[in-house]
This record gives sequence, structure tokens and C-alpha cells, in this order.
Amino acid sequence: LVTAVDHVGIAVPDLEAAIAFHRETFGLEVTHSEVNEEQGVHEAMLRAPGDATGATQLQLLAPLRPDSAIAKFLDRSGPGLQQLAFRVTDVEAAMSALRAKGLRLLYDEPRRGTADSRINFVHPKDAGGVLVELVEPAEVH
Ligand code: CMX
Repeated sequence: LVTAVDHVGIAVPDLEAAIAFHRETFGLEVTHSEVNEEQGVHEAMLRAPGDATGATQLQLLAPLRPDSAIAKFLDRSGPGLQQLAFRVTDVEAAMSALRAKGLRLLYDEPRRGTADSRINFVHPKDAGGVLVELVEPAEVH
């Protein structure tokens, strides 16, 4: 079902400040950044310099709007770990397999995630208190 831990996501109030902190403190490098309007986030992906392409990344997530998932998370919990993302080869198949085990998925159909990936989430109450994202990466041409 799961082929890799794709990324770990941290909610931050200020994306540029968080990127600078992770670069200057831990030496991480930004590989990608984008605005995802539907998810209400301005986000960046970072990796350790020794990691190969495809290694687990760190995702920094800043809110675009006060009613977004990240803004609500920051209001409730403050900055910190918000999600664990598993890479899958077929997000619909993963959704079916998890639904068959009685887990609740947040969306009926996959939505657009980072870099045109297809994503869904398992409700944190059904995954040990962790918001689990399923990520099917876009095909690389
Ligand atoms: N991790 C663990 N638990 C969480 C959580 C998180 N990130 N977010 C909420 N919860 C908990 C709450 O604390 C609450 O627990 P209690 O009932 O014990 O207080 C419970 O889950 C349900 O909370 P809720 O008020 O019903 O729901 P919220 O409005 O907090 O929304 C969630 C939670 C997961 C449905 C919402 O954050 C969501 O839709 N997330 C998916 C989208 C997302 O996170 N987008 C940003 C990232 C985009 C990307 O990765 O590309």
C-alpha cells in the first residue's frame, strides 16, 4: 500500500522565517515551493543535502486564509507537526483499502496536492491522533 514516507508537515505562521530557520539551523535546502489555493496554504519542501531525490522531505505549511486548515491548527495547537504523508502508487486503491478497514477519508475523491500530486487524508481520530496524508506523485515525464 505505502511505498515511502513522502514528507512530514509542520505548520508555521511565517513561511520565509521558517525556511530561514531550517536552512540556517539544520542546513536544509528548499526543493520546491508553491501556493495551493484550494488547500489554503503557502508551502515549501525541504531536504537534507545528503539525501537522494525521492527521500523523505520536510514540508513547511503557512496559512493563506484565517479559515484554512493550517490557520485553525495554529490557533488550536500553535506551530508544530501537523501531518505525516505516506507515498502511494494509486491513491484510489489506497482509499478503498483503508475504507474497507473502517478508516474515514476526509475527501470522497482525491484532490490536488503539492506539485500536481493527488492526495487525500485519513481522519486523525482514525490514525492514532495523527493526520495521515496519502500522496500519489504526479508522473514524471
Ligand atoms: N493532527 C492531529 N489531530 C488533529 C489535527 C492534526 N493536524 N487537526 C485536528 N486534529 C484533531 C483536533 O484536535 C480534534 O480533536 P478533539 O476532538 O480531541 O479536540 C479533532 O482532530 C477533530 O477536530 P475538528 O474540529 O473536527 O476538525 P478541524 O476543524 O480541526 O479539522 C481536519 C481537522 C483534519 C479535518 C482538517 O485539518 C483538514 O481538513 N485537514 C486536511 C487538509 C489539510 O490539512 N490541508 C493543509 C495541508 C495541505 C497539503 O498537505 O498539501
